[in-house]
Amino acid sequence: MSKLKQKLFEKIEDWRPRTTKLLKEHGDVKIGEVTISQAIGGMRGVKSLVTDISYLDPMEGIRFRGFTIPETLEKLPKVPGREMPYVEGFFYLLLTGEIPSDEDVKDVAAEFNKRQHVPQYVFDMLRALPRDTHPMTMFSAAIVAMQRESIFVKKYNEGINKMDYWDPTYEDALNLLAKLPQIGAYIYRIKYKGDTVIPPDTSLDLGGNFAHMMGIDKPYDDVARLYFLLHSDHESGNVSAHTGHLIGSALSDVYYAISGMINGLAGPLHGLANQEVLRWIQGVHDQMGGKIPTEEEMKQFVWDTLNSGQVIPGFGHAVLRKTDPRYQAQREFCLKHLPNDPLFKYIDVLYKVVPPILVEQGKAKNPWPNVDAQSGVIQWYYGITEYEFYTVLFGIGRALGVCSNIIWDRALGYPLERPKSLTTAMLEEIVGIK
Ligand code: CMX
Repeated sequence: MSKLKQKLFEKIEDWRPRTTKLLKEHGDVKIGEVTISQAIGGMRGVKSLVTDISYLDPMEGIRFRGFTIPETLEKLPKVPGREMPYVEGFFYLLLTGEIPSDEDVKDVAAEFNKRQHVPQYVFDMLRALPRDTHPMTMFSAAIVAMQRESIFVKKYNEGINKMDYWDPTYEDALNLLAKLPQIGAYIYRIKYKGDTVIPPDTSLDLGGNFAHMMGIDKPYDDVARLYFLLHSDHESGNVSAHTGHLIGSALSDVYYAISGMINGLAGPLHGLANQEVLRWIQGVHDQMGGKIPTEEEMKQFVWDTLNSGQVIPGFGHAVLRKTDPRYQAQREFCLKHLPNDPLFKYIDVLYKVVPPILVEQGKAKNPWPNVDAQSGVIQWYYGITEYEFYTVLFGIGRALGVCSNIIWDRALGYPLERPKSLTTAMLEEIVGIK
């Protein structure tokens, strides 16, 4: 058994009695109530999911296993000579709750390395798709195509004990995670780089190998590490994480669950917002004939978008009530590496202009920028101007968190998710409408 799996096994054994005790002795304790506006309005604030991988405080932002983003970046082992930590070490943290040693990181890196071979039929299938297929569709299709590889399905069909479900789920998760960077880079290269695919270099860490396969020089390896880490998890209620959990709860394997969560991430109100930010800015840019707009001109574009009934992509959030620390982390990277980039300047103008307008409009509960406002700037700067691709990068990162959650869901025996629905007539009856 690998060191990571052994450590996880010990953690699971320790954790199970806590969940069992809560259920058996305190199962009737109420943790919240549901209003009609929550039932109709997308369940905002309804406390009905449990995860220990990350927690999102509306004012503070995300903590991964109790650590803020700056703490996570500071504490995790770094790739020698680079600014950012190993993605492999970060995955160890998500899965076990502990900061890994250098030795632990090496162990996870070796695990990923030995599992990264992508079956040829995945590449053949991607090639058979029309080249103008959206990269997220290609990514989702590639993942679900590999479902035949599922070890969980094999073990389930052999009659594995429920208490052991986490084990083949872990195997599926590692097998899949190890392949995602190569699949992402492959989609990028066949779609946008004249079909010139760059084979993996197994001597590199996950982030370094991804940059290599994308064909982009340093410090893009650090961009990849930072990006995958920042996008990994945002507690359980967001569309992608929740979709992964929901599909997994039916004991569908990790391939089904991650392909499904990618489809949720592909919506413009969720992960696709990173592409939408660039599309919107490009519209502004074209209308301005390439000139950077003044604050006054930018305000007009923002109002025009709002008045035409569209949202300003990259702003607002269902839970956060302040500037997203994931936005801040990327902003700091930009200040250090690309302070004079024209697109960065655009985004900076938006940061000044949009929040007061959203406040004045009086609809959005959170006028501040989210993770997607800043992420395209960095990608664009390093040559990825094909913004349709950005959400694939989000997806590679998000898979780290969703897989960690599904492994723990299985370890703790979380059952099939099945909330109850009511009819409109029932709600009317409850409030006394005849
Ligand atoms: N621009 C314009 N209007 C906005 C807005 C924005 N950026 N953010 C919220 N609003 C509007 C909502 O559309 C809603 O309008 P209606 O009352 O007409 O339906 C109203 O303000 C209230 O919404 P809210 O409670 O503040 O926000 P929600 O929890 O409903 O939605 C989100 C959250 C992210 C979908 C929304 O802020 C939005 O559409 N933002 C733009 C898209 C985006 O950046 N999404 C990425 C989020 C991060 C991620 O998941 O990747």
